This record gives sequence, structure tokens and C-alpha cells, in this order.
Amino acid sequence: MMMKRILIAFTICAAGLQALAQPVETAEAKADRMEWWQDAKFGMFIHWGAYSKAGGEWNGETNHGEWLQFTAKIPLAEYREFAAGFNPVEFDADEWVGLAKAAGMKYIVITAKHHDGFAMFHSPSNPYNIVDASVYGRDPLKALSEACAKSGLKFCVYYSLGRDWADPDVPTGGEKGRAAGDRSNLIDFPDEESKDFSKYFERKVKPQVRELLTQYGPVGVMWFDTPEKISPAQSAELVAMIRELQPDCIINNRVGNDLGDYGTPEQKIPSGREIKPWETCMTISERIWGYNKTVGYRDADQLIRNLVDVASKGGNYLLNVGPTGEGLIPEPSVQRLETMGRWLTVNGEAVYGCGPTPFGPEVGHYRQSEDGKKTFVAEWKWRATTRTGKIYIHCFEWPAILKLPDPGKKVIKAYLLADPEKTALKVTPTGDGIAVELPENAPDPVASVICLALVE
Ligand code: H79
Repeated sequence: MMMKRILIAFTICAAGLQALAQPVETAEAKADRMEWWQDAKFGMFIHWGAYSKAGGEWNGETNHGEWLQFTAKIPLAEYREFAAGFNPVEFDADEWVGLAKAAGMKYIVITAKHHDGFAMFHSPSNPYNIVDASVYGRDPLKALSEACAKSGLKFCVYYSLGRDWADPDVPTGGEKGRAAGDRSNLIDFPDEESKDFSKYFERKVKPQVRELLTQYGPVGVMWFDTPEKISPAQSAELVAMIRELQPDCIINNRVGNDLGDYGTPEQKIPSGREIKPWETCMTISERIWGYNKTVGYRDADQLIRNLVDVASKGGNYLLNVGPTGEGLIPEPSVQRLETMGRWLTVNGEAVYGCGPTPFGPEVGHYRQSEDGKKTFVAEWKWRATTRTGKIYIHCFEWPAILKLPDPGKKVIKAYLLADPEKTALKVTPTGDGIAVELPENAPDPVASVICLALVE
């Protein structure tokens, strides 16, 4: 689709002594820029770094993840040495991208730099990177960006803004009851008072973000994390840089200060539809983002229902895998992703490019406890998605007769997406909606989709 970008106004933002001209985007231009992402619905998050080599284990403790350096209290010199041994000889970009594709995912987001500050890409501005500071000596982001370009997936990168345990100038905490320095590297850089975020921002963040946007071809999304200490002017400066270098790039809200294109609920799915675009990021393991050899995994059934739940509320689902230090995506993740892909092969029509539910109450309700606290109680009977002229009902349960609210328009035909014959199911009006007669067996015990074709 042709991109229409009309710049209607300019606001002037003062960033220190420097005046930055920031074009204001029309809603239409933003919608155009976001279109592929809104349609995509399902992406792969990849947490991969030096920490992956430990598999979560350090000095006999096995509950570490991507926070290894911090949670295991490893001094920087020791972590550097550990990172220098990073050698993912089994890494095959085509295999990872092939798996994402087989899972039905449309984009990948890879950790270019997590909180440990070790860049997983070739960074000419900072030698602490996989090419210059590890035995591997190659750039996995280059390989992944090329593999994505070949197979039509969008290549996107994660960058931790507000934590960097290799840089002496990154303060944390001090807000909302959090102690100063609570997530800083206080082992190597104990003087929290002397830390100056802007020095780190100028020295490391800006050059590296520029590198990410100039070394790998089109970047679909810049996915920032931990924006706590970034100033409004600094967030605006990053946005301006991204818009200048890659005008089509989407930016998540963690660029800070209410900027960015979409919201990022983490490890949770909102209770209902949201007005702004949003994406739930979630681990495929029970809780840890980086590779951990002892952690359990979520059920494939629940992952499929989560994807449907998210799509029915108008969001995207960014599901995370944690490859090993050798460069392999763990087998339990592979199995789950392949299961999701099989489901999407049959039912993708009811996910990709779809709009949210035209109903709403089916997702659950709020219960008020005696102390006045409201908690959301989710219901898992069915969900709905839409596209022009169609409503899709994703059934998690399989009654003989499915009662639905009034679809608002006459139903011409109801049929199962899994039925190549599109055999008509009997639909009868009830007092306040419709009833669909279902065949005896559900085509899929996890989620079977009924398509309601509506009169235009
Ligand atoms: O990259 C993933 C997380 O590492 C990162 N965001 C996602 C996408 C993240 N950074 N901060 N946080 C999440 C929130 C803080 C989590 C913590 Fe903890 C809980 C810090 C201390 C307790 C879990 C346990 C992580 C470290 C120890």
C-alpha cells in the first residue's frame, strides 16, 4: 500500500541549547505506518545474550535469567571474561526465522543490548560487543536481519535504555518508593550520586541506536525497555533520530515520557479492549526471559488461547523464547511454537488482519470483594474477532448449542473454519441473540473457529 505521509505542522522542541524541529504526524500517516504491525498480531521476542551461556545457573543457584550479572552479583571484570567466552556455534539465523515463520509469527524482536550492556551486534562506537569482545566474533543481528528479509518477516530490535551494568553512568531507582541505585551496578560503580545519565546517553545510547538503524536495513520496531531516568527531551531526541533515519520504524512506549506508538503490558493481557495500540509481551517459559535450563513452560493450549484473547481485544502477542548459549531454541519452545503454527494454518483467517470483538462481556467480569477491591475474573468460553462482513467465534468450550449475543446484522451463513466444505450450521434467533447448532465433535479441542458471514 502506498504510504501517504502528510506533515501538517511543526513543533519546536528545545533540548538543552539545541532546538529540535519535530514533525507532527497525522493520525492517517500513523495508521499507515502501523498497518503491517496491526495486521501481524503475533511476533517472536528473543532474549539472547552472554547470560544465556549460564542457563540460569551460577554457583549452584539455578533461578537466574537475563539478569544474571545483577542477581548473581558478578563483578564486571568477571562478567566480561564470561562474555568473552560466548561462542554460539550452533546459531543458525535461518533456523530461528524458519521456526518463527512456522509458528505463524510475522516479526521478530531480538535483544540487541540487555541490561548487562553487552551488545549482541557489531557496535563500532563501543568495543563491549559480540564481534569485538567474544570468541564468536560475528554479528548475529546481521545474519538475523538477512534471514528476515529473505523470508518476509519484519526484523525488530530491543534496546535497554535505563539499565546498563557495564557503563559507570547509569543511575536507577529513587522513584515510587524504590531505593536509589536499586537496579544499578553498585559492585563496580558504587557512587550512585556521581552518575550522570546524560553522559551515558550521549556516549552509548545515541551512537548504538544510530548503528542499529543504519547497519541492518529496515528495522520494523525499536523496542526500548526501562525508560525510568530518561528526560522528555532525550526521549524526543531518540524519536526524532529514528524518524529521520527510518521514517517507517514503529517505536514502543518504553522510549519514555508518553512518547512512542504503542503500549507494552508485560506478562499480562489487559482485561478488555484498549484505545491505544498495544502488545502483550510474555515468556513462553513460566517466567524467565533468558534461557534457564530448570524453568517450566506454559501449556501450548493456553498459549493459543492467549493469542486469541489478545487478538479479540485488539492487541498483538509478542511471545518470548530464550535460546541457549550454543544458539539453539530449546526443544519445549520449538514444540509449542509448532503447535501454535499448526493451529494458525487452519485458523489464521480469524487472527491476522482482524479487528477486535464486537461484543465484550464474554472476556469476563469484575468482582468486587468485601473490602471494595475490584478484581477481574476472566471467562474462557469463547472469544470473537472480526473482519469486513464476518465475525469469527473462537470456541474454547463445545456445547451442543452455542448461544451468542446479537451480531447486529443478519447472519447469512455460519460454518466451521476447519471445514473445507463450509457446511452450513443451523442458526436460529433467540430473544436477545442467536443460537448456533454445533456438530458433535469440536474440530480442535483447544479452539475451534466458527465463521459468521453477515449481510453487508
Ligand atoms: O527484558 C525483560 C526483563 O528482563 C525486563 N523487561 C522484559 C521485557 C525487565 N526489566 N525490569 N523489569 C523487567 C522489571 C523488574 C523485575 C524484577 Fe527481578 C523483579 C527485578 C527484581 C525483581 C526478576 C527477578 C528479575 C530480576 C530479579
